[in-house]
Amino acid sequence: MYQPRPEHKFTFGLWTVGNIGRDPFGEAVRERLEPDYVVYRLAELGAYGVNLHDEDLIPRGTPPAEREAILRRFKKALQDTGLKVPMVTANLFSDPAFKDGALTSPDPWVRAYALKKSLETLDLGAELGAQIYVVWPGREGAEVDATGKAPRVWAWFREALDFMAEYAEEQGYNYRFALEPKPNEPRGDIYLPTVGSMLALIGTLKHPHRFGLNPEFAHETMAGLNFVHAVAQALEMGKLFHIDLNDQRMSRFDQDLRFGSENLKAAFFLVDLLEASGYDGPRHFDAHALRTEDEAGVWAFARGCMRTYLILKEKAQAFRADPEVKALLEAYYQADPEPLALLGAYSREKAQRLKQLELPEACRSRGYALEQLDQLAVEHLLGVR
Ligand code: GCO
Ligand code: MN
Ligand code: MN
Ligand code: MN
Repeated sequence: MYQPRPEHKFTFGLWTVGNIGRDPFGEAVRERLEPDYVVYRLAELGAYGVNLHDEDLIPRGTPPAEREAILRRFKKALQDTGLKVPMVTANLFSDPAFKDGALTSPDPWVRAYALKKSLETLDLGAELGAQIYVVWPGREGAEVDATGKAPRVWAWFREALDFMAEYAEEQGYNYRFALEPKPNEPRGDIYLPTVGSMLALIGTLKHPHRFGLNPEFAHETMAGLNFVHAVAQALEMGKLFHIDLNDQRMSRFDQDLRFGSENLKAAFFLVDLLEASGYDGPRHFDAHALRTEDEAGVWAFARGCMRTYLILKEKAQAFRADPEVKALLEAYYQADPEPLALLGAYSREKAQRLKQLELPEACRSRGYALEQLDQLAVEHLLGVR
């Protein structure tokens, strides 16, 4: 039961299970795991794929011969296991050069270098078969507004994204670009803090159809927003290209907790939404084991993410199939043809009839039965129905 299999499309980043537990106050607590070793272990656990930053696989400054050896070993592991690399992304945050931004650094040398690194990562991903390219503008932010940078960064960021898309097109790569918002950390404030701000930016790009979202549970939660609603909006706009699943307590540092470990109810409704939506992309866990853990804890963490997802999927299906839930929902969505005929596309005639409309008094006194409905969800989650 709840055994993950490749068709569930669960993926992990090399940087997630490979997280060595450093934090701003403490040193590493675990050894680095070799990328090919991670591939074999994830395959054993039933994952579909592994994602990476350029530097997770090939550390900065690796000499060419060594680079080839790393790639050979990694590709062999992929071939042996059938694991895929659905997504790649450039690390535009670790290098000290990026301390005041990468694609939006005030220094054009740094902007050019960040773009070069992005193009090389597009090449690397294409070599590994990736079709999703994530852009996480983690350093594209500020602590100081005296620079007057805030009005300028949009043009720089937009130009860089347009450049990447046109490069990919010209190379014949088949990428979809997934933009990942986050409100803060590592910068005091990141310029593209929410799903809404990313969606708005996409409409201003030269090739908007190439761009969508990579929303992360923890990031909207850090901002105090409702992740389920954010994902629903991205889905409705056809812009859910990838998703970062994890967990987080509000108003805290970026915790990247095991999926479902904190906001179980939100995780339940998220799985409910995703599974009903027809989204068929990777279910990527961008999370890591607690700093208290050794390697055994890392694999327990990875198993836990996938197992919780599968349990919630079953619970969500049972909830939707529950006759009491169905009856409540039928009453909830009123389908009276009279008002429905007044809604939808504008017409002069409808507008005239709307002005005659008298709201039935029952609309003011009606109850929506949400206490019953929500309690049913809770009881499904608690396993008593
Ligand atoms: C974070 C982010 C990152 C990005 C990843 C992709 O924890 O703030 O989620 O993990 O997803 O670096 O670039
Ligand atoms: Mn995160
Ligand atoms: Mn993420
Ligand atoms: Mn992360």
